[in-house]
Amino acid sequence: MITIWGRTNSVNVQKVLWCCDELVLPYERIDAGLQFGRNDEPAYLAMNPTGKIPTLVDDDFVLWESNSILRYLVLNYGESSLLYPSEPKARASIDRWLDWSLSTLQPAERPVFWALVRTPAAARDTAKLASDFDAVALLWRMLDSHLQGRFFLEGEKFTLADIVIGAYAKRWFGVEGVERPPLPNLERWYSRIATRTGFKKYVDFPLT
Ligand SMILES: N[C@@H](CCC(=O)N[C@@H](CS)C(=O)NCC(=O)O)C(=O)O
Repeated sequence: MITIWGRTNSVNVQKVLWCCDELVLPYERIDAGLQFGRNDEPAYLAMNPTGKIPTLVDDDFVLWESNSILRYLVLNYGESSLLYPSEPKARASIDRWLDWSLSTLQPAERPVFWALVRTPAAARDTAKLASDFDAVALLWRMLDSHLQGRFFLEGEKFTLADIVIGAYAKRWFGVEGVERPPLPNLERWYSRIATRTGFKKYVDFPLT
């Protein structure tokens, strides 16, 4: 039985839940992180020494790092799934988005999300927010260009890349109080992935 530790308003947990939905994989979930705590307890740290969420437990196998969890789920439970094809170039092209999301996109989008969603308006540093927003807008603009002529991030097929970037995209399109530049390719792609059941079930909620 698969157990996923982590609260449902964490983008990194949402990716994992969405992937389980794509693979029609049953699991149980235990709330942890922020207001739920638990991720600083010794038992949790013994599973995941980073103290972050999500953590996956699959019988006697424990894994942390959301994108590693996604790869594991498909490799172990979705062998013929197109989410993460085995052909090296196709797989590497997906991997680069997964790596880029954690190395570049998340560090850029996090301050904007926290300022607009998790910081009271009166306590916001508006100058910093404006420059943080411009920085992340550049990344979404790059994605908009990449998506020109593409149905999904890696062409015709929906993959792990769409799950990962799609979960962050909710935090671009879902925040209020900023003026987003028009990014038509990105918007078309977003409306396409928003039809996935896993997105509707696990990502498409007011941001908290
Ligand atoms: N690179 C890690 C990042 C994990 C991470 O930063 N998780 C956040 C939630 S998105 C967290 O644990 N925050 C502390 C908390 O919720 O208490 C991953 O992708 O799993």
